Amino acid sequence: MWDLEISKIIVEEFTEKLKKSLDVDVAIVGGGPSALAASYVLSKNGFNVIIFEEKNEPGGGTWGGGMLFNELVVEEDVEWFLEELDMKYKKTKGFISIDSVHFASALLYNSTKVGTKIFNNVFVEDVLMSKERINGVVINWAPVIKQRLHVDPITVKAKYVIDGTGHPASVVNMVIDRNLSIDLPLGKIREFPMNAKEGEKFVLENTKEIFPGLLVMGMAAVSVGGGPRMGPIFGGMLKSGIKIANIIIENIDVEVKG
Ligand code: 48F
Repeated sequence: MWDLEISKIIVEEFTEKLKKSLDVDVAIVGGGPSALAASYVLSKNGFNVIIFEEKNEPGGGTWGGGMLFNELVVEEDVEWFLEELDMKYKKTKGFISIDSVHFASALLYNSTKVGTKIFNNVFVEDVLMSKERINGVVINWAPVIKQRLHVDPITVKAKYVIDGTGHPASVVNMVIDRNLSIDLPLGKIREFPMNAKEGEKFVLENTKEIFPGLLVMGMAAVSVGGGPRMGPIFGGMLKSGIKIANIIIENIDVEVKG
């Protein structure tokens, strides 16, 4: 009977995928543009990478462009990355303009094509920790959280966890709530008003490991560092994701060599 076979395939394949994702190299929280860029670079370099996204549609703030005008802007120095992902774009007035739906789709397609597993509708509600190091995340179905159902979560082990949750920097907040010391330059998580040029620099400078095993990128790095937001310019998000991927690649090399 077709219907039964279809259901069996879905359940078996999903279970297999989830089982392989319970012990990974890198767990990324949030499926925005920085996460998709980071996961693309890491997966392409042979890392086992998963993304947990609480919404049904991963892509974060990319889809709507600026004020629902579904175009977004990046700087010319990320053209090589757009080319690598085979994106269509237009150079104009010293910038690059891209259809935001195309941008989101290309990131999602390329990241998953090189092996990243994206679990949508999954909310990261806590971190796993031992010996003063973050070693993974605690997950639950997002609808369970939204409906406030009394259902316990499960745990995923990861060598590195990246906070890619955007403005709220949710993972860093969870760690702070646990009274673990994190170096916040302003003493609290805080963003400043829009300043695209400064913000684009700031996001890169603040993309880093901020607690053993926990790294921040994208707008989460801006919130944690206390910098200006930058709206619908997305070059910094791509560069931040690529930078964090390279930090992890270099760290793992050091560990292997050492
Ligand atoms: O905000 P978001 O797109 O992250 P980003 O990569 O990019 C920021 C830009 O979109 C834009 C900008 C560009 O200049 O300013 O804002 O920093 O995506 C973050 C994703 O994380 C998800 C959330 O639904 C969103 O899709 N998210 C947040 N908290 C959790 C989460 C959580 N606890 N568990 C799972 N997903």
